[in-house]
Amino acid sequence: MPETATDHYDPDCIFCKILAGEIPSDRVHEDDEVIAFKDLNPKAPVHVLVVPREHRRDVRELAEEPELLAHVATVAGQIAADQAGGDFRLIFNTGAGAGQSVFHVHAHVLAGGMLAEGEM
Ligand code: DGP
Repeated sequence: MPETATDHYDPDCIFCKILAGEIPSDRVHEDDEVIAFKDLNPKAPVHVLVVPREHRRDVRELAEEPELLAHVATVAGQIAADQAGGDFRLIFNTGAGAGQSVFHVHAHVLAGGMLAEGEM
């Protein structure tokens, strides 16, 4: 396990690898609890993923830690304020049937332009 990883590092998880610095990412924020980086396939002018450092599968698990969930929302708001004037959409795809493809919980922050219904 890399020194930079947390106790919850999952070697099969792409976001754990990004967190550990094994895969590069365009980071826009980091603190003790979360990092945020630009989505590889942006669906809006600002499309950032806010990712807790510790591996949690989805927002249902994250909801067991309300302070961390609130921190994710706070960081999302700061990013939208810094990069897009303040308004934003916050999306947690939860489960494969809802489009979740990376099973390390992440919040999509979408801002800087409206999206058509069903586009995300
Ligand atoms: P979801 O479908 O909700 O699980 O979203 C996963 C997002 O992660 C998707 O929009 C693309 C993004 N993504 C996947 N792999 C990488 C990567 O290696 N780097 C970055 N920056 N984003 C990634």
